[in-house]
Amino acid sequence: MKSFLITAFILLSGFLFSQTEKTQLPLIPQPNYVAIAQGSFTLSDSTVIVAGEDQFEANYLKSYLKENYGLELRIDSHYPPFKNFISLLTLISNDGGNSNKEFYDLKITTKGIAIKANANEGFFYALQTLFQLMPLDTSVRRTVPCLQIYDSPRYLWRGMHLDCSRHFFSKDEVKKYIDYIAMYKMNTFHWHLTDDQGWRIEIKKYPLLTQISSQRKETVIGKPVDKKGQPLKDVKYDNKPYGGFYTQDEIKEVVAYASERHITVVPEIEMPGHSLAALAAYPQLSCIGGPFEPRTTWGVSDELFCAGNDSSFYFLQDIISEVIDLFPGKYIHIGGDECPKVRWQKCPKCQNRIKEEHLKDEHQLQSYFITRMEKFINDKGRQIIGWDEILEGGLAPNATVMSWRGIKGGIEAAKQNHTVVMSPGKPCYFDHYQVKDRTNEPLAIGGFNPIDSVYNYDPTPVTLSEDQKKYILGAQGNVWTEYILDFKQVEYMAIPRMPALAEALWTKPENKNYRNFIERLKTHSRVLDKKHTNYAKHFKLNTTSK
Ligand code: TNX
Repeated sequence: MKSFLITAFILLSGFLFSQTEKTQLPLIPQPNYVAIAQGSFTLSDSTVIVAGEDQFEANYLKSYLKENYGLELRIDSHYPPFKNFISLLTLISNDGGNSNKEFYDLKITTKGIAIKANANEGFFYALQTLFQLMPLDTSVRRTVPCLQIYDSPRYLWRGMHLDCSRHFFSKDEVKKYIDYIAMYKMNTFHWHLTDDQGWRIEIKKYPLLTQISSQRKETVIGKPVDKKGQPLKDVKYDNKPYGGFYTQDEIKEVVAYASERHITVVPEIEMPGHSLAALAAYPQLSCIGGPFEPRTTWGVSDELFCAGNDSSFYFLQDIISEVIDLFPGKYIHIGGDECPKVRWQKCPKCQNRIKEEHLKDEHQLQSYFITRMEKFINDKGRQIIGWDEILEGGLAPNATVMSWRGIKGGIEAAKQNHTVVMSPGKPCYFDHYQVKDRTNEPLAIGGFNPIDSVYNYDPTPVTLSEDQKKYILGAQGNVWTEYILDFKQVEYMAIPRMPALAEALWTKPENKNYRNFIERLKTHSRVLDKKHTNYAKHFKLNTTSK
């Protein structure tokens, strides 16, 4: 019915639509239907926002216009939207609330701006589109072209990750990162909060996690491995203590900030591996008993939680209980990646567990570990997501898999009817280099993920059946920070690969075009300049990634 109405509307209204005209609109991600009409609308002091006064989106619009254009607009729920208005009207659906929450309908005529959506998500995305249409830096900046946009995303999970363990980013920097995620209509922020090199979340029951685990005594300088990945003998350290953590109040503030922007925060608490920082404070939960200190170099540690000791589970369950109270989203990320088995192989308690539980080997012990934690998390009404190693030894019954070692794990999980988030190293790791010539690039972990390969990424493997394809929720860009020392460098590595991925996940393949994207990005970069974003500018020189 909706598509019939849209077609009828296009035929009757005489709106024009062509690829060239799309180019003129600096929108990222490209909306799925755009028709440009004659004329324009100019916002003025007397423009009225027609919406409920307590609606977040109406107030968000009001403050954006004040901050960027000095306009002080009134919000009035009774003002009839005949002329000089921006209206936010909820579509009345008769499907019991099943309609797409992220859909929006944005119509600009010479009389005003009418936004319709099923839910606040749709209003929020319509406003992002509107903001991108309003240049921040020219004399015609309050004027927007007449047009009609109908839009909704291709994928449900449009994610960005940030590693705050290897290097720490303040609450305000994390909020800035969330602003970028919001601007590109992405909806998931994966917050990597714990790792070998630092524990970053306050847990009231275990104060040593912030007193000891959040601090490392120094940090390795440069790369601790050679070109082949072999450890170097001669590594240098900076002799500077490094640390930081988020208090629970700060976490709540970030989660609330994200939630207003319709972004779900997925916290990651690593287990059973990548946990040396936690074990430095609680060494009795390891297999060999310590002593340990938070890791000062990069790479993977052999130490991990002892799977034969019930106290490891009680400890992690206490932590997860506090985490669940702080993060209202459906998913808790339990890590599960890169978990060496050498300690478990030699540990009498772990071997005893293998015997008692009739497990075959240490891989099945890892599966036992994750399944036991999954049961606890499911009983609290939440779902686990983990890196693709959680497939080894058998997948926990309700787990979602984040596929990072290529797409194999994702394919395997979808075949087992488990939901999947694709995040293969190529092209989703934004800690890799973005251009071939590394001469002027900051030191990065390695690899090569140019913007065009990010843009052209399609997360749905062609080898899956139509039924299995439904398990692919979407994809995510990961920003690991071993070699990313400050937030300016986060911006450099993430942007513009983040908007490229945003378009890959939002826009239907038939509406995508790489050259067109680069042209839009060039215009859009004025917005980034205005924000003083330290984005990578290679795309301005050419449209290829050499
Ligand atoms: C692999 S991705 C890791 C991280 C590193 C990253 C560097 C994953 C699950 N584990 O611990 O930071 O590579 O690219």
